Amino acid sequence: MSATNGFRDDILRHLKYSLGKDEAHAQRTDWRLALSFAVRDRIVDPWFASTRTAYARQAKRVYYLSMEFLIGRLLEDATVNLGLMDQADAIFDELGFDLKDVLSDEPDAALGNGGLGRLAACFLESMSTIGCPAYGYGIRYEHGLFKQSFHEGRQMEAPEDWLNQIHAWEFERPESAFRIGFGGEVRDEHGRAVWTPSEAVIAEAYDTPIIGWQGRWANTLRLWAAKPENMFDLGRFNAGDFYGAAEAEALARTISRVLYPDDTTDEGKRLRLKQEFFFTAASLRDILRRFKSEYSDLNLLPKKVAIQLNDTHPAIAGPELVRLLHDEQNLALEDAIAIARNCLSYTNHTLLPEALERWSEGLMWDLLPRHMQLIEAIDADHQRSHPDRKVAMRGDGDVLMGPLAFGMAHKVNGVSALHTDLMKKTVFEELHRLHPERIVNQTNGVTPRRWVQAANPRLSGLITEAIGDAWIEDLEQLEKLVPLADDAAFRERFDAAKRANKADLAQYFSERDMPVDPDAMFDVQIKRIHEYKRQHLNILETIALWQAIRDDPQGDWVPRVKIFGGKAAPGYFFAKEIIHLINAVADKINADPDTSHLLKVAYPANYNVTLAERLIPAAELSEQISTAGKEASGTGNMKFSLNGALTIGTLDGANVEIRNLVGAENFFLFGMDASEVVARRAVEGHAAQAIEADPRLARALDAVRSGTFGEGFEGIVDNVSGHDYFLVASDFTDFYRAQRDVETAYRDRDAWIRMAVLNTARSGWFSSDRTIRGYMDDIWHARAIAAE
Ligand code: 26Y
Repeated sequence: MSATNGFRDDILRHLKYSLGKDEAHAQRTDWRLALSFAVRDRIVDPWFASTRTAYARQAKRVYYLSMEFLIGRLLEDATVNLGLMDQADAIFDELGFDLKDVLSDEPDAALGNGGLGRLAACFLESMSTIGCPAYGYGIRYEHGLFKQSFHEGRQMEAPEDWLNQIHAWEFERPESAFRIGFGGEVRDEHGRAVWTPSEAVIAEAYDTPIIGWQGRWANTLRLWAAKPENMFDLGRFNAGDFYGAAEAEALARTISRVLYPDDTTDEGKRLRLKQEFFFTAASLRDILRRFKSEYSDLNLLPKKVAIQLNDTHPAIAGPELVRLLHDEQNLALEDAIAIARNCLSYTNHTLLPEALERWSEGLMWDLLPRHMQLIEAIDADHQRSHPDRKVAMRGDGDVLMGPLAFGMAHKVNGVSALHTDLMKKTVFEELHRLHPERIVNQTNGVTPRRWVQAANPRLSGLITEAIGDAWIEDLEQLEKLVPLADDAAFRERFDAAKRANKADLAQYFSERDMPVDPDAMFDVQIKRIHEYKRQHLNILETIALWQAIRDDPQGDWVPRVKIFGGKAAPGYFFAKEIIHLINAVADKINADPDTSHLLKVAYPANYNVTLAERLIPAAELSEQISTAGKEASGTGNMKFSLNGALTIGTLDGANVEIRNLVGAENFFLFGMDASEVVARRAVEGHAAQAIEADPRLARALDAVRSGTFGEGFEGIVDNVSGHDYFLVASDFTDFYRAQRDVETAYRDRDAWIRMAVLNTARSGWFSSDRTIRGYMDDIWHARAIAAE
């Protein structure tokens, strides 16, 4: 009782004095906010202590620049990391509320699209847990990723509005604001370039503290909001032009209005380039201001400042830092370039040609004329040192952001071993030859605090009982579970945890009109909808399985629930067709009285971080079935394996490393590898051949074409049986075979659980703590410190 008293008092005090609510009338949201403020109070002291210590030690700081931070809900994370979960549980029990219910009231902050944004969020948490002095820098989007719903099976998009309510975690910093200009002209004044922008907005900082495990250290996520220079045109208002009076404000705010809902297709929009420059320029000015408050010698910059570019989205940081150092701080151009390069490093997250950013030189001259001059100078400088080079930083009238980021970084990293290897052999082949030391690998990871400890309390409780709780910050200790895979009592408890998670999920589905059998195998594919991720391969296999069951309803089938989750970019037509097909197949087969006890498809709408936290602990089979060579890493694959799901997957991204660690015998491999994919594509008529050779595939495609699931799916059938760039047809037969192997394995429940335990036990390497330590050692040369 006494242990919870102070905390309880704080919650009640915030309810009354911060929110102005009477206990008798408080709603769930009021309680959630009161709890958030009470938890936040407990973050502030460690946060200040961390900042003070970093100054006192003159520590090197890491700056993580990212267009996306897919942080999800923050309250549970913070409560878990501060060790306050049990107290909060007890307090709300007494107050007559279910803590889970209170926690689930928080909106899911979706300031990102998918893997790249979620990785940034895991990294922030790991940097705080480790005690690496760091800032995340990004954009405070008013609207995050759109909300998805289904209408007649098709994706509908509605704006997301997380800021429509009190946001408990951020602190507005009106005193930390910078003027960011665009356009205008560059004049030469006594040999110095002077850029006079034609328009400008104000970038204002909002800080969110990110607390690490056990509250020992906290870093800051600083997000920039765009505000107008002059709020309001009183003259126009007084003249009766009420809309016109507010125009400048609306235009300025547009910059941080909405997250681009793109995943790997470059829309080439002027506003996006403005967003990129806006947050990059504000962040660099903030970084230089902080540096100059401590040091006067700019040559020290690379010793004290490491700036990581999360993909090319902030790649304008190269020219902008050169501009600040050369034009504004008067360093020689060569020195400015060298210093900037020694501060900057770049992570590549994709090799898909359509996702590699490029901006037309015309647009660049128009919006960023001084930067365009500097890009020419940087490019020429590179050309001088490598006269025989073929790849430039510009091509076909565009600025190529990949080569620019590469050229301005001292290290460039891939996100899995395979992806790093392919970077060297494909997109960056020549640059790698010119700079063989530059490309390094840092395989992605995920934070175990959120993805195991918080999301899967049953499993984490069991693990902690078995091996103590040190695994939470030293995940490779999960290895200690290996011998327990052979312990029948432990297996039984592991199984019980999984079954209880499945029962929870089945309950959740049934409350949403999707009744499923909790004893069926839960087979899950959750990620953005994209051709290369091949959700259509999965749904074609589902159709073939359904047809096989219908042929032999009395056969010895393993009941299965096929679970899908994911959004398509609103402009990505084919991905939206795939969504429509999955929903159409679900409608048909879920209603089939002969098979629905054996096979169901569940596709809950609006997949997000919160839904992932619910699905992953309940999953038994993890679908990682991308065309080999296309998925840079994947991070969902790691979360599943850690939570005791087995993977069916191709040799792509980090699947390769997962399989090596958990053991080939505990992983269902299928399909062509990356080099076979390239060879297969060169075979004339590869899709037709594959269909001809596999009657199951032919029959499944026929069903789709002939309207079994409704009209309008010719596009998918034509694609798979025609051009089939992602080789769905060619990988189908082996995928179907591997799925049957999965069923054989699943029938031996005990053996399956043993494999599941081994997946958890051997996945500890996929902690983002390990990844961050890799960046600190090999790229940032930064050291962890303890707050004093
Ligand atoms: C250019 C712009 C429209 C754009 C916006 C977002 C381009 C790409 C993206 C997002 C890319 C992304 O999320 N990539 C994923 O990064 C993960 C973290 O490294 C990888 O695990 C995953 O394989 C990769 O697809």
